[in-house]
Formats: sequence, structure tokens, C-alpha cells
Amino acid sequence: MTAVPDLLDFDGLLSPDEIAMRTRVRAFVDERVRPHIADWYDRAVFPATLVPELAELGVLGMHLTGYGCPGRSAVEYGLAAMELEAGDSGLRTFVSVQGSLAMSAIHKHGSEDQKNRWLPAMARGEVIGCFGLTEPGSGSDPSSMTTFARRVGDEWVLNGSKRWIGLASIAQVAVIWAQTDEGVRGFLVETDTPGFAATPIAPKMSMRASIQCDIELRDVRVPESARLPEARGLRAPFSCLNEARYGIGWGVIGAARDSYETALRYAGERMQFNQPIAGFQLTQQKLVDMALEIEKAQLVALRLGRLKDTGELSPHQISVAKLANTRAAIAIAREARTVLGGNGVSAEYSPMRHAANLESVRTYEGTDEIHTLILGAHITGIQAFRSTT
Ligand code: TGC
Ligand code: FAD
Repeated sequence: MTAVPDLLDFDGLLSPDEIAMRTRVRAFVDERVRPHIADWYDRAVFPATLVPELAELGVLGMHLTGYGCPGRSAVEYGLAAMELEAGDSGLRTFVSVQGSLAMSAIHKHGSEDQKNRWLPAMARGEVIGCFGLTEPGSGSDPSSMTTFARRVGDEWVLNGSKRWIGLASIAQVAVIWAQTDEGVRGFLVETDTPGFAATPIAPKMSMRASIQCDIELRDVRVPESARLPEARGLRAPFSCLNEARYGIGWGVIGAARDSYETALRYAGERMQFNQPIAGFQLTQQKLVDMALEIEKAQLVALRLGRLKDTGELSPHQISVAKLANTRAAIAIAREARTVLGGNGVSAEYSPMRHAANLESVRTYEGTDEIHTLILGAHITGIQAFRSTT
């Protein structure tokens, strides 16, 4: 029984360079993540010691060009995200927050000085960044954010709170989105600035091998040179979300594939009624359904990747992958868990850990409902996010 489903010869659609990238990241995950992930997850530890190794692997800001960034294609980035998330969603989320959110914000909206100062060190993993958009009272609707930056001479004074901010307690620089008298603006806040405090959120039932924090900003003063000069309005953070959502569309397939492979292996070995459970028609139906969904998800992700590499990708297409692939992945992880019977709830096997992680993934970067409404607005021409009365 082959472990990797490739019913449609997906690999035939990839270039040798793309396959080589996938092989390299897969080998890293097999060697450096798989043997330890159940323990990290159980103890709720983010493996910070892997950061220099991830930098060496070339996955930090990997789709960005210049400023010491690897400059790889969107498809290569997607394949790397898929392999990292086959290890654990927390690992992929580290790479997403660092590269697609914090580094992208600087790369898209920063000054030359800001790019030269931060991006090479972030690509080398020497500086960790975070991205503060969500607040305690402002999640799906970032336009309701209340964090405020007041201009005082040559400085800005920031006050407010952020919630669920990945990596904030280990980051050296925080991209903080705030209202100002001129609309939403972005600020690069060094995390040792007086008045900045990040506290990890615990305990969590999902994403246990990663860090998310509450941030408090109390009279945090930053110079005008810390404002992202090209970021004006919500369009600026949303353009970064496009990058991270794109990576998620690929990443979740890794969690699904790892769940499927675990179930397939187990079903071939587990004997009941004097035969492998893989021999029961009901088990085969589960395995086939999982394999079909993985094949479809890969094709959706690759289509997006090719469009992104030619500069033709639209935000609503990213919502297709974020919504459909995450939905498929969580269903696969849960179904794979059932194939494992009682052993499926043991940390020894990955599907239940993946399913728990995917609860976060379906919520962050736009919930299932938000992406449904983005697509609903695209299809009907009527936006249904807020009441019109
Ligand atoms: P709306 O009025 O539609 O738009 C405001 C401005 O933004 C522009 N815009 C976009 N630009 C680029 N890309 C997109 N995807 C864009 N979507 C909208 C729009 O054209 C407009 O520009 P302008 O110049 O005309 O002002 O905004 P809205 O307030 O009605 O909100 C729409 C909605 C609900 C879709 C949006 O707010 C949304 O996506 N909400 C979900 C929030 C979210 O995803 N938060 C993520 C936080 S970060 C995170 O979760 C990290 S998880 C860790 C990881 O990634 O691993
Ligand atoms: P709410 O917006 O309160 O939503 C609650 C429910 O209401 C959801 O089901 C939602 O779909 C539904 N709902 C809301 N509005 C509508 C509507 N118009 N129509 C229909 N249903 C609606 N944020 C960051 O800024 N940076 C990060 O690094 C980051 N990392 C995260 C990591 C994790 C593990 C998690 C869990 C979250 C992270 N987030 C981060 C926050 C994340 O983006 C938000 O949780 C998400 O946007 C949803 O916001 P909320 O939690 O406030 O839920």
C-alpha cells in the first residue's frame, strides 16, 4: 500500500525544482519535528530552537525577493507550507506569521531603511516578528479596532490591546495596526519599548506547540520612522492576509495528508475479525474519500500557486482555497481519527492533534463564515457582512 496518495499524478504537474524543495522540507520535518512533536504538543512548548534551522532551510520570508530573502516561487512556498503543516500546524503558523505577515508587511509597506534594517535579520531567523491586527473586541471586523496612535510632534503614542497575536512574547518587532486621525496605519514597535507587554494565552486546546499572546500597549512611544509609510487604510493589513491565507490553502493539505497516511498505515496493520481493518468496505470508503479530497485540495492549491506566480491571483480565489481546503482537512483529520479507534485519542498518533490544530486554522485568517461571505459577495454582488439597516 502506497502511503502518499497520488491518484492523479499530481507530481507530474510539478517542476524538478519544486519537487526538490518539497523533498528537502519533508526530510527536515521527518528528522527534526516528527520524533518530538507529540511531546512539544503535550507540554505546550514552541520549539524555538528550530528557528535557526528553519532559516537555514530557507523558509522564512521564502517567497519575498531582495533584502536577504530567499526569493522562491509561490508554488515552492506552498509546497513548503504543506510539508511543515504535515509536521504540525504550529510550525507552519510560525513560518506564516514571520514570513507572510510580519515580513510581508515590511516588504510591501516599509521604507528602504525599514526593509534593510529588519528583513535580512528576519530571513536569518535572528529577529522574530509578529503581526497585531486582532483585538479583544475586534476579530472578524478589523474596521472596529480601537487601538489608537496619536501623533505628538515627531512621535506616535500607541494605546490599546491586541489578542491572539502569534509569537508576540518571543518577537523583537511587532507590526501593530492602529487607528489614527487619518485612518488605519501600521507601526513597527520594538517589543522592548516601555509600555509594550505580551502575555502568552494559556491553556489552549489547539495549536499547543505554538505561541499566541495578549498584547497591551500603554503610552508606547515610537518615532515617525517606525510608521510603515506605504500602509494606508485596512487595505494594507488585508494585503498581508492574502499572503498568509494563500499559504494556509496549501498548509492544511499537509495536516490532512499526514492524518490520511497515519490512518492508512494503521488500517493495514490493525487486525480485527481476523483481518486487517483496511479490508472492510467501510474502512476503504473512508480512506478513498480522504484520498479524493486530498487530490482535489492539491489541485486547488496548485491552481492558486500558478496564478500567484504569474501575478493573476485575486483575493476571492484565495478564499476558495482557505475555505474549501481547511474544511476538507478538518473532516479528513476527524475521519482518520475514527480509523484508529481508541488509539486515535492517544498522542502517539497525529490525526486528533491535527484536527485540534485545524480548529484554529478554520478560525484565524478569516473564519469559515467570513470566507463564505467573501465568496457570497463575489458571486451575488451583495455584501452580507454587516446589516444594511
Ligand atoms: P472592506 O470595506 O471590504 O475593505 C476595506 C479596504 O480593504 C480592501 N480589501 C482588500 N485589499 C487587499 N486584499 C484583500 N483581501 C482585501 N479585502 C478588502 C478594500 O478594497 C478596501 O480598500 P479601500 O482602499 O477601498 O479602502 O472591509 P470590511 O471592513 O468590510 O471587511 C471585510 C472582511 C470582513 C472580508 C475583512 O474584514 C476580513 O477579512 N475579516 C477577517 C479578519 C481576519 O482575517 N483577521 C486575520 C488576523 S491575522 C491572523 O489571523 C493570523 S493567524 C496566523 C497565521 O496566519 O498562521
Ligand atoms: P469573532 O469575530 O468574534 O467571531 C465569532 C463567530 O462569529 C465566528 O464563528 C465568526 O465566523 C462569526 N461571525 C463574525 N462576524 C460574522 C458575520 N458578519 N457573519 C456571520 N458570522 C460572523 N490575529 C492576529 O492579528 N495576529 C495573529 O498572529 C493571530 N494568530 C492567531 C492564532 C490563533 C491560534 C488564533 C485562534 C487566532 C489568531 N488570530 C490572530 C486571531 C484571528 O484572526 C481571529 O480569532 C479571527 O479573525 C476571528 O476573530 P474572533 O476570534 O474575534 O471571532
